Amino acid sequence: MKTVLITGATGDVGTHLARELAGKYKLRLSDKRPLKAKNFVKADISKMADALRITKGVDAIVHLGGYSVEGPWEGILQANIIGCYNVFEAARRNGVKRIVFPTSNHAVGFYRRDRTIDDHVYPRPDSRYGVSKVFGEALGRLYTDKYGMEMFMIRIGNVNPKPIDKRRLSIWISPRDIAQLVSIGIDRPGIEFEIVYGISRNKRAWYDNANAYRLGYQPQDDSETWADEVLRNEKPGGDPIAEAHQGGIFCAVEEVPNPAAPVRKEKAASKAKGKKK
Ligand code: 15L
Repeated sequence: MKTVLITGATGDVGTHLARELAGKYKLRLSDKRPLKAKNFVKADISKMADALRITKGVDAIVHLGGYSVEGPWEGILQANIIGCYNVFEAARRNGVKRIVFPTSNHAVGFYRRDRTIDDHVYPRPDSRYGVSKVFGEALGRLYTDKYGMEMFMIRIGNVNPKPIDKRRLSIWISPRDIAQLVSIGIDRPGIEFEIVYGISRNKRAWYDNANAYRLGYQPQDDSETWADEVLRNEKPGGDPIAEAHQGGIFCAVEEVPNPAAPVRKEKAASKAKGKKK
């Protein structure tokens, strides 16, 4: 059985994957936030020493760790640029060849909704967060070309048990479908560098996911199952820039709420202190 490291294991996607992939691999879960699990190792990937420690002796890495929405540059720099570099470089030094990197639809979020895009399009990030995902894709390409590492890049849409709004009808992926795609990334022999889209078999997809199908992906779900319910609950109007582009609100705002983000927690703490005075 392969030993697989999942960074960012306490996040939403990490939680789904830890559940779906348990039993298939020997999982090593890691995050800077605590998790009560026997196979958990606490680590801050913005520190190279931690990245070296957690990547030792694994067969593959699913690198989810990092800032997962648009936010202040400092947080994204530490978690997604420095953190990503540390994990890829630590993997190289520890002889781990295979990395599955969940990049994001926000690496290409400024494509308009009337376009269907494939894995060859030029990146069009919709946020600093999206830029950090393009950085991960580029770093992966470098580590394949220069060091022969095997990189499977999944531009994830939105992982959820059900699609939550109209935009997500196009980019939704079910927990079991993302688990299948990640397994292809871990197990499929002969991967050099691939980009696929992390979506289910959605009728309303904005992505041509032929590359994923070529590599054996057979999604089980389609967001259309929930389309009536989702569209009934959709509020009319909305920001016109967000509505025109695939990345939605990421194209129009400077921050997307993320309760787990360290910088926001610090802000909230200092606000609360201020109020007490
Ligand atoms: C992402 O990349 C985020 O990590 C996730 O939290 C969602 O915001 C998702 O994109 C989305 O676009 O729905």
